[in-house]
Amino acid sequence: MTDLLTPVLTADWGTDRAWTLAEYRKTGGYEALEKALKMAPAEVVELVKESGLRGRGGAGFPTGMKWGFIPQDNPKPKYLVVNADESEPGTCKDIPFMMATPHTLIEGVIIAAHAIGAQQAFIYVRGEVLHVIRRLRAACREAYEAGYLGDGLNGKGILDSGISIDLVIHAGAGAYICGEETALLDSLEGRRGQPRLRPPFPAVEGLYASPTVINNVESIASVPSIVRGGHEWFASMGTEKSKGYVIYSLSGHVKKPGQYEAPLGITLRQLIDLGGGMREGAALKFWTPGGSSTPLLTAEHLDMPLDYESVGAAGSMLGTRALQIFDQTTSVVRAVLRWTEFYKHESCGKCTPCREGTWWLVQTLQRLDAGEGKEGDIELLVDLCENILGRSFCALGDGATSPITSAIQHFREEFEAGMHTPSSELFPPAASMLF
Ligand code: L3W
Ligand code: SF4
Repeated sequence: MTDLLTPVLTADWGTDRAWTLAEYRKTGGYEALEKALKMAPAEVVELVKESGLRGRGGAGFPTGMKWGFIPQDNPKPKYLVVNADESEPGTCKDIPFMMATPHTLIEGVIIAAHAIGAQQAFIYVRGEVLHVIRRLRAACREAYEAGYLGDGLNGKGILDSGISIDLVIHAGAGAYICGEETALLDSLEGRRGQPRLRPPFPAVEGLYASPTVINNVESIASVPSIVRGGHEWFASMGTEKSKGYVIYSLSGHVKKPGQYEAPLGITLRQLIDLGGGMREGAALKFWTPGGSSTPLLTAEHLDMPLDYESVGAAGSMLGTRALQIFDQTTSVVRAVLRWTEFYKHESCGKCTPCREGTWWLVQTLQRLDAGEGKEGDIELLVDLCENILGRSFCALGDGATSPITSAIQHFREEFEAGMHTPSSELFPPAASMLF
């Protein structure tokens, strides 16, 4: 099975002190930057377009196309912002990646900033992960001292290219909503993080009302390997429309949860095998393809390719590839309640359907979890979801409905049981280590 793995971003995770500049240079670190700085910005954009790289933060938007939206005739400064606010339940790839090899991300930042003509870049990191913030800041200092950032070593630009780029590592304050790109921008500007109306998209009017590219950590970190290996190499992995390798976060009732780097298009069955198989006595009941904001799938989808198109055709979303695996001992009602409590807590309160709706969803789910559901509660849940979906200001509201409607679709009988029997009786907590 291990021949399925394509360790690129995770290749040095086992190396001692892989986070230092000295170790990074031993494996060809910053050689891609040297190559990229000799290319015209438009050539770098074209290379990334041809590789087929799609955004790794959840939506899968083509990265090169996004870079190409930056209006180069606009006299305003251009900005590059890396979204390192990883908070989607089940997603655990960017944080270990930044801890293990922060220089890969910094090298990607400099190449991407060169490609879009930005002289200022930011990495917006989730506030709770102080250890990651410290590590990124230490790596950033090393990069400045080595002349990879700022004006270079002798004031002639980075590697004498005449190009200067500054990087700020910015710590958020622990709000899930700040992973939404426009709320992130508000937060970076010093305001309370709440989503902005789009359009205008950030590429046209983003940070300080200037053209801004916002990309996920993994998207930017993939860029040095594309510059080194070429677009054909990258596009030779994956499927026709979902190219390259990705980091899958595998968690739950498997023997070896963790991060697995493999091409897009492998199946959940293959990933579970990579993770040592299901735990003793465990059978797959349901799973999320891309964190809790993506509709649940079941064992019926074990052999579906994990690419944007196939998961979409099955009625879900590949999202962040956060595969949370649940076995037959898990109460779907309790699992969905936990997620909904999270969305209620994290709702920024800007729009009524999400602010009020998530509160009502939690009340109703709590009744069903306690075995005290009322006649019509399932219909009420569906009705609330219908009134949130498509009527919320941002994707948080929509995402909050995904686990509920899909769980009712696949496991309606468990919600019906919630009219008279508590989840804890049907699924005794001791039997399940997760919920
Ligand atoms: C210029 C246009 N730019 C789209 C850009 C847009 C953005 C990107 C994708 O949500 C999903 C969400 C979560 N001109 C453009 C344009 N763009 N049209 O392309 O945009 P969009 O709206 O498709 O998605 P999004 O707002 O970025 C992301 C899902 O991901 N998700 C959440 C993950 C959470 C994390 C985390 O914790 N770090 O990633 C999980 O599945 O539900 O649907 O840049 O500006 N015409
Ligand atoms: Fe805020 Fe929720 Fe509305 Fe998004 S959907 S703007 S998180 S209240």
